[in-house]
Amino acid sequence: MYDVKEGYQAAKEFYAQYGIDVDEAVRIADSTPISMHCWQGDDVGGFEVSEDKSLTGGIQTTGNYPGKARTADELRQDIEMALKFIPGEMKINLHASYQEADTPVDRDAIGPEHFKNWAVEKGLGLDFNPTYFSHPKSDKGTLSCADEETRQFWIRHGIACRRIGQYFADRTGKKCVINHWTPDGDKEFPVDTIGPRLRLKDSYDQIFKATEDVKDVIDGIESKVFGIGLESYTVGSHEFCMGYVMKANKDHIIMTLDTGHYHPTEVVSAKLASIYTFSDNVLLHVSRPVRWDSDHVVSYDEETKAIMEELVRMNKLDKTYIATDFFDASINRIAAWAIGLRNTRKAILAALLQPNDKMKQLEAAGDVSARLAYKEEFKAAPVALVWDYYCEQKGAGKGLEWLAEVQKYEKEVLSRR
Ligand code: RNT
Ligand code: ZN
Repeated sequence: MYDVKEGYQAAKEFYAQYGIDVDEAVRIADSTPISMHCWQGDDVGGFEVSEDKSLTGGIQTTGNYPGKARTADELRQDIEMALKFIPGEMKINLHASYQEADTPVDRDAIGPEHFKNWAVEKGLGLDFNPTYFSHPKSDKGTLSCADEETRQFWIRHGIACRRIGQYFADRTGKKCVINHWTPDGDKEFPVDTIGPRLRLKDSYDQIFKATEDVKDVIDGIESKVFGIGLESYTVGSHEFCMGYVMKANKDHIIMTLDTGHYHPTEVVSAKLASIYTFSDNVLLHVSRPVRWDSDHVVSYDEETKAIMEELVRMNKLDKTYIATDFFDASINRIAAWAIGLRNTRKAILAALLQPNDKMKQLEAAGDVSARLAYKEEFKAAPVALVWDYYCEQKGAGKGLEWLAEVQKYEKEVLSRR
């Protein structure tokens, strides 16, 4: 019989050989906040208009697995179910399109009163996102739109969202992290490539200028390489967003790096150190691109582990706002959350369970052979034994215990929807 406690003890002895404090690694992994995106639960649908929930902006959910949340109450119920199996400090990440106004208001008129206090009552932190897509006024661009009236509408939306963020921060006592992502772009390469960028810059400037009194909001500016139907040109490219953040030189304006937003051979893990050379914080969107920005469920894969290793080794774990961003409609959506979020935290734990100081010493001493030997040795280290014990301690279920409960919930709740 597998005894979790005994396994943990054996793992502790394994790690002790290399001077690694397992309890401390668990403590840090547990207290690192992860912001769980609400939009996995309903395929980025939101609750504004029941008739038309078409997803626009060049992102796509694929699959038609039964049981998706149709109402805010169902979504909350599903999030609560998923959270049971996700150990550690959590925040919930909402999009503006998840407003719950009795009569939906337009995006430029949303306020805190259009959101419920559920997360606050649960003691969870709250993050927020303006929704600059899936809206009749977003077809020809949003913050970069050449039509001034349309652009001003989206500027008002950005302003409204920063105010909602301040309200969430006041209610939760935790900073609210807002992510600004605009899909603006072009299917063909435009003739005027700078005009839209100058307008996007001006729109962000206007949003921040109008909300200077907002103090407890962090603003991530998210770039992207391309979207579906917008293949040739993205206004908010990596260079644009990086330039904006660096030039703004404000503590609250930071880069968002989504792991699916780069060319397939480019990796976020290789970008972090350069950004941290010039910035104090980064917002991460942890996802999994499969050949494109497909937003597959986060895997416990080399890149996810490499990102967390970088953060730990640079001592930037507590400077990084970690959020998940994926939407798989082809599997049970609660399983998607549980797998993706557990993998994200497991990768943090694995990064902490390494002889990082020792490897740095070896490298500094020029012992490149030992450096490689250590790196390779730890790829098969017994992380799972520590992970199981930690999950059991937190009531999140060891191993795959969560799966049976999710299957039961699917049978009793999801399949009746
Ligand atoms: C899209 C961006 C963005 C969205 C969410 C829904 O490519 O990654 O972060 O996924 O805002
Ligand atoms: Zn993203």
